[in-house]
Amino acid sequence: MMKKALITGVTGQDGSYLAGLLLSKGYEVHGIKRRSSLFNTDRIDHLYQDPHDRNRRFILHYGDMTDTSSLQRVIQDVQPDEIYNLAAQSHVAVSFEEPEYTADADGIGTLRILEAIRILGLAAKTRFYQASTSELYGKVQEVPQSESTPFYPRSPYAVAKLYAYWITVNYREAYGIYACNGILFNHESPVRGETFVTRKVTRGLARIKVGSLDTVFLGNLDAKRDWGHARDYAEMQWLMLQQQSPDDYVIATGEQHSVRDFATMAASKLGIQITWRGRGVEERGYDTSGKCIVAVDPRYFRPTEVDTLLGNAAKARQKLGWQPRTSFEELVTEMVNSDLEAAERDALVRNSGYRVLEHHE
Ligand code: NDP
Ligand code: GDR
Repeated sequence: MMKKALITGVTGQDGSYLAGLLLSKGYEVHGIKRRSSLFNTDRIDHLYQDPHDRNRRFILHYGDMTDTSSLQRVIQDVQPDEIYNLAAQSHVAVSFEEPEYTADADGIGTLRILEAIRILGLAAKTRFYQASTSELYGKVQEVPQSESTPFYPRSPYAVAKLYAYWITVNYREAYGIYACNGILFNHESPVRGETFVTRKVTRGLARIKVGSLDTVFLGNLDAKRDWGHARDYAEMQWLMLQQQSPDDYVIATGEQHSVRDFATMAASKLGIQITWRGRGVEERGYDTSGKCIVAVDPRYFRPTEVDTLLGNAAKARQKLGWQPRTSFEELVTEMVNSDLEAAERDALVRNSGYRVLEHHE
């Protein structure tokens, strides 16, 4: 029998990698997407299958994490063997602007799915993966962070994800649902959302390289993260649901870099050498001609910041046999190359007299 998986957040970065992986493993893959006024399926268009194709294995359903009835309807219709709950308002800075919505979608949304599994009588059948996060560690209590490190969330996003983490553990213990938390450290890719810092840097510097942007404005350059590749992390999400018993796992590379390091490396891949001068809000990055290409703008500072994250994924290595395959340098190179190609394409279009729409953040 072909296994059925349901992915919430299928249109996001991780959803697109996971859907591709599960299709390659022979699953019938169902995804929940929310209605938007513009197309929002760019990241999964390469997986699209004609609805008239009787043998299609990739099927999308409308639904929303804040809408119980749509979630219940889809889960009842699909009767999935596995649910991957990836949908979330996932931007930490935005969660300070929309704290209540973030709590609803990221916290209560997770409860809605677990309740659907329970009341539809699927507790013994449907395995559940929750996209938990290193943001739970927030103000870190221990270095590096493992499954036993205490949580100290530092944003409305992280507090909502803390609820989601514990309700997942609770439904596992209370109702015997095979439910797991993947505590994933930051993971990036060429399809990372444009307003997360890595993509903002690679996209901005690529446009500087082709002459269509002067300066990238960033927030805290001292923040340190453990950055991996989303493709590697999707494989682990699947592995967690294939074990004998459910558990929670940290997924990380064990290597840490600052935002400044990331920008320096990305620039060097474009043949630009950055020299950093000044401190705090005065800090600037200059190219060899003396032009300012990176500047700090306090508008990107957060009311409470997570200064440093570094993961210890020893348990995942031991129990799941998982380890990351992509190095930091390979990750940066792949993102830079992809954004350079897009910047060159846009510059060509613009230089031919067409208008290119610019998006700012
Ligand atoms: P993205 O922001 O790229 O994708 C989020 C997805 O959730 C999108 O498909 C989005 O839809 C969907 N979504 C948002 N709100 C709703 C809603 N109310 N109802 C239905 N769908 C909704 O995130 P990532 O792919 O990077 O991350 C996946 C998950 O993993 C998230 O839960 C995130 O919090 C978590 N996480 C991510 C990490 C990372 O470094 N990437 C690390 C640790 C955890 P749309 O496309 O329409 O916006
Ligand atoms: P993060 O990712 O908050 O770790 O959450 P993000 O890339 O937004 O920020 C990382 C660090 O960089 C600093 N920073 C900036 N961030 C943004 N977005 N824009 C800037 O201009 C900028 N300048 C500096 C931030 O202050 C921060 O310290 C991501 C999300 O994917 C979450 O959903 C996920 O749970 C965590 O990773 C693990």
